[in-house]
Amino acid sequence: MGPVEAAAGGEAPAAEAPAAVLLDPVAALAELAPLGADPVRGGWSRHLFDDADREMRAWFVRTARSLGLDVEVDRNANQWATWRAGGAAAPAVATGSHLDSVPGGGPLDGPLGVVSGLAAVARLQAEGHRPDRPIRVANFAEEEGARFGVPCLGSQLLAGDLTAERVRALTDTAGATAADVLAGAGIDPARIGPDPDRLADLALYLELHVEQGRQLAPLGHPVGLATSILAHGRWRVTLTGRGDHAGATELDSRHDPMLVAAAAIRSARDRAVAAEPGTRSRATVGKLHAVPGGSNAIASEVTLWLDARAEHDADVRALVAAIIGDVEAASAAEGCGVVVVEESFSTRVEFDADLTDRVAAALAPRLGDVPRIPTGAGHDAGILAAHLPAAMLFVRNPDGVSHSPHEGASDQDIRAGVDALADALRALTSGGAA
Ligand code: HGY
Ligand code: MN
Ligand code: MN
Repeated sequence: MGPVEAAAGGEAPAAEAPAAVLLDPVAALAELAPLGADPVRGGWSRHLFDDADREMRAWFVRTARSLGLDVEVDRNANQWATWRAGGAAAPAVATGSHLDSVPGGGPLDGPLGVVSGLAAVARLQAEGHRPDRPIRVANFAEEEGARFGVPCLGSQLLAGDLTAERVRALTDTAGATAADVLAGAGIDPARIGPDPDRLADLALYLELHVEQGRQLAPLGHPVGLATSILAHGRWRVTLTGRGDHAGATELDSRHDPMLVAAAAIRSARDRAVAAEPGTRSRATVGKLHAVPGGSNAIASEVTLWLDARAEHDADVRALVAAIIGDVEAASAAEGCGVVVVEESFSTRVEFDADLTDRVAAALAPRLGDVPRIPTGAGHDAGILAAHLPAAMLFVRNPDGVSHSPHEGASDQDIRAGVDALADALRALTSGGAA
């Protein structure tokens, strides 16, 4: 039997009562595991509307409907599952996360929040909770930005933080435009963009996510609350030189963009290390593409992507300026060209203190005083935090590793996360609290 089973231990409930089903998060994650498993990179690769993402979305619809939820896709390709339970038509309490991944990512980054949201709703239904407002579980589109390069695409469009024109023109590595990919999935590209009515219909957003980094394990807590997200952005750096023969070209006549790329990668680390410790600066080049890419040819062009993060926006700007300065100097010395394009920038996020306190109070009877920790990872909750009260729950990640097949959480902690989310959603939908 799959993860959705009758509350009373598996046998079918009495015919006259609607089946109250429980959703076991561990079994649900096991059911998702084959979808998008990446045999080349390891881990999982699930990108906006590729086959794996479509299968994940189909799972979301199937599972949400099995819980009696109303399922819809909004104009920006975000999926929503709503439990009304006869409550007032007041703005909803929302939870959820994303089902897309980075290339070769882990099994929990995103899916844990969506699965836990559905499992928490199933739990509340089974206990007979009557929410005083709708509860909504979201699957936000293209949170990782792995297909079109811009993170939190669905939530940023919803919130009006990205222009529809820009998004329609985004292209993936095969040259397909976002407009074409969305149209191919039944989303009208002419309608993407701000959705103020839907945003106004959300009272708050509480996202559960696997911890990324290792803060909870030393504290001995299975669940934590988020305080803030580092400011962060992505820059595409295109270096141009002169393609030539690796053997026949004398060293003093080369214009090798790969050499400039090496300087960029070195500078990213060196400049982050040299930054003021309080800025918590970090910079990474994780993706690089060389043209023509022959092992016996000097590249004519190299494109690399710089990911830079720090405590505050100004710290990120200073870090990136220093790195780009180094790149420009290296490029001039090698007789190459440099073009830098800012692909995305997410300002520092402080989560809603009042909502976080209310969630902490709801968790206290079961978990005591839950730790509050900052994160260096971006989330849809970080986008929505500028538009409505938002908070995050983290589930302990023993090794802290993420964006890697080695990301993980124990079954016990996964279930503790659902307990905590159910406690929070119950409190937030009881007696007009939200
Ligand atoms: O990159 C991030 O921080 C997030 O995983 N999208
Ligand atoms: Mn991620
Ligand atoms: Mn994530």
